[in-house]
Amino acid sequence: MSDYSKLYDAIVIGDHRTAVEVTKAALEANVDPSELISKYMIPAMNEVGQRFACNEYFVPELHIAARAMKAALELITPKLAETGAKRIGRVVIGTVKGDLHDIGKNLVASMLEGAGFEVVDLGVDVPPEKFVQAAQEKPGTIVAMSALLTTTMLNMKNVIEALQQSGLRDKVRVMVGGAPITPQFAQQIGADGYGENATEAVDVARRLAAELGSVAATTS
Ligand code: B1M
Repeated sequence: MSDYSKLYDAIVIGDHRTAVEVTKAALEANVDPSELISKYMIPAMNEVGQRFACNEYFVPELHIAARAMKAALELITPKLAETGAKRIGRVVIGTVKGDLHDIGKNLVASMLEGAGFEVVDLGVDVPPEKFVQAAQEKPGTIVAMSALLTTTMLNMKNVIEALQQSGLRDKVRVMVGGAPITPQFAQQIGADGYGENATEAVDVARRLAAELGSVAATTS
C-alpha cells in the first residue's frame, strides 16, 4: 500500500478537507478500507487522545479531529457494510448513557452490517430502557454496548440489570467494547462477550448469534 500518512496528519490536525481528499484517492486506488482505518485513522485518533491527555490539545481540538475522522469514515463505512453477506442475526447497538463517543461504535456497526447482521443503531447516550425496548422487539437479539469513559462504562451493568428485570436476559446475548473495557470487566458485569476492536466484535457477534440460534432451537 502507498503511503497515506497524509490521512494520519489530516486527522491529527483536524483538516477534514484533506482527510476526505486523501481517503477518496485511496479508495479510487482500491486500497483496502480496513487498512486505512487500522494503519492511519485509529493511530491518528490515539495521537489526538495523547495530546489531550498531556494538555497539548483541549476539547475543541478533539471535536475537529473527530469531524475529520468522521468525514473520512463516511466514505469508507458504506464499503464495509456492503458485502452482500447473508443475514445472520440482529444486533442492537449503542453508546451507553452519559457517553457521546460514537466513532468506534459506528465502525463496529458498519463491520457488523458488512458481516450480515441486521443492525439497529440507537446512537449515543442511550439509557438502559432504550436498549431493553429495542431488544424486546425481536427475540434472539444481540445487545451491543460501547463506552469510552471510565465513568460511563459502569452504565453497561445497569443495562444488563434492566434486561434481567424485564425477563429478557436469557433470550438475548450481551457484548461490550470500547477503549476502557477489558475482558475481566466484561466478565464481572455478566456480559457474554467482549471485542477489543471492530474485527473482534464481528467474531464475537458471530459466536453469540450461533448460541442464540441454539437457544431458539432448544426453546421452540
Ligand atoms: Co473524548 N475522551 N471526551 N471526546 N476522546 C477519550 C475517550 C479520552 C481517553 C481522551 C484522553 O484523555 N486521552 C478521555 C477518557 C478518559 C477516561 O475516561 N479514562 C476522554 C474524555 C475525558 C472526554 C471528555 C470528558 C472531555 C471533556 O469534556 N473534558 C468528553 C466526554 C463527553 C461525553 O462523552 N460525555 C469527551 C468528548 C469527546 C468528543 C465529543 C470531543 C470526541 C468524540 C466525538 C465522537 O465520537 N463523535 C472525543 C474524542 C474524539 C476522544 C478520543 C481522542 C478519540 C476517540 C475515538 O474516536 N477513537 C479519545 C482518546 C482515545 O480513544 N485514544 C477520547 C477512535 C475509535 C475508532 O476508537 O472509540 O476506541 P474507539 O473504538 C474502537 C475500540 O474501542 C472498539 O472498536 C473500535 C474500533 O477499533 N470498540 C468496540 C468500541 N466500541 C466497541 C463495542 C464493541 C466492541 C468493540 O462491542 C459492542
